[in-house]
Amino acid sequence: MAKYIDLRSDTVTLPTPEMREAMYRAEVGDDVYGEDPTVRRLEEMAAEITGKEAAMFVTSGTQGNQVCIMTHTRPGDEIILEEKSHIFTYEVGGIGYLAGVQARLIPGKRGVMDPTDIEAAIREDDLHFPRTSLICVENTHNRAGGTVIPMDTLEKTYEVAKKHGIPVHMDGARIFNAATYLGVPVRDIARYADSVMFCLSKGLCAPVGSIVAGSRDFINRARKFRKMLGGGLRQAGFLAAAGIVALEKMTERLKEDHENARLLAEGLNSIPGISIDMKTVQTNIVICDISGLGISGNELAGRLLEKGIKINGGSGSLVRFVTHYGIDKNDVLRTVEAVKEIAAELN
Ligand code: TLP
Repeated sequence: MAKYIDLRSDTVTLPTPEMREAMYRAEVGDDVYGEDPTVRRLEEMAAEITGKEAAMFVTSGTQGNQVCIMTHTRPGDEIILEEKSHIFTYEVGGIGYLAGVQARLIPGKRGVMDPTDIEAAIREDDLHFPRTSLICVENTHNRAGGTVIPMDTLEKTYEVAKKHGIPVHMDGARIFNAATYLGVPVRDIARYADSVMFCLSKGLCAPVGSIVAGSRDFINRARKFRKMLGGGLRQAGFLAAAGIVALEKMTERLKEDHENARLLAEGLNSIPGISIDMKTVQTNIVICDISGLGISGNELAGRLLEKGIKINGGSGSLVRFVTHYGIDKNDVLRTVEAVKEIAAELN
């Protein structure tokens, strides 16, 4: 069977042969007793990379974000989020259900909130108001098209947060893509957040898992919430072993994904009926507006599937393509051709 070109997400990446080998050989123990040496090693590496005192392996990005929010806040608080953030959009309303907090949404420009808007949204000390207890930023921003928060904005956001004594959490699911784009080490980005979550299982190709990093005290408290959510794993070293390979071997190649995304975006943007804000094409995500084609995202996805290409459609006119380890330049060119054919059929 011919392979599909799967552009739905970088989450579809499969573990590399080296990861499978490392998983097979992993030295393991019961991590709930703190006795899994491979998990320990991964956590130490992650702390070092993010420049934080401590780190913790979690089952998923969603679990990592939710555990951080639970650790930073108290029920009844309010947290500041970008209006299209993953935490608000795709985490099943977890902030209300699990942390018991409400969202104060700020519209971002290409996913980036203006620090002035953040400051204006922080609640005054008033009997009637909830306490603003957390600011969340997303870097790179998924729904904005993989956009990166400029360093000076990040710094200003952190200054505002510190001025008001409020912690910053970074949903850095794709922080390595941000670091690649900016040409800086991950720790230079993570220093403007009190807690950071990043995923091993997206562009870095590990099969399962994410990392939460922060101060030692924060991570100790977060361990309780991870346990509460069922994230206390036993011989998790089998998973952590792949995560170690992800950190050691898979970060340098992300630039290829970015080049492929740009090639894809340029090709798609040249097709009548499709428009892309090329300023958003910074990393490995391409969001296109297909309203000029006169079909929905789901219809386009259906037609592409017939040509052996998978994308995430949706009922609206915005569709997402994500490049990753399993996509090469030829796949990109074939995808552009396929969309061209569909556009021509529709005309
Ligand atoms: N994003 C997934 C879907 O949930 C939409 C994807 O295919 O992009 N933060 C950000 C910014 C994310 O993009 C994601 C996953 C997560 C958190 C959650 O990670 P997981 O899927 O590991 O829970």
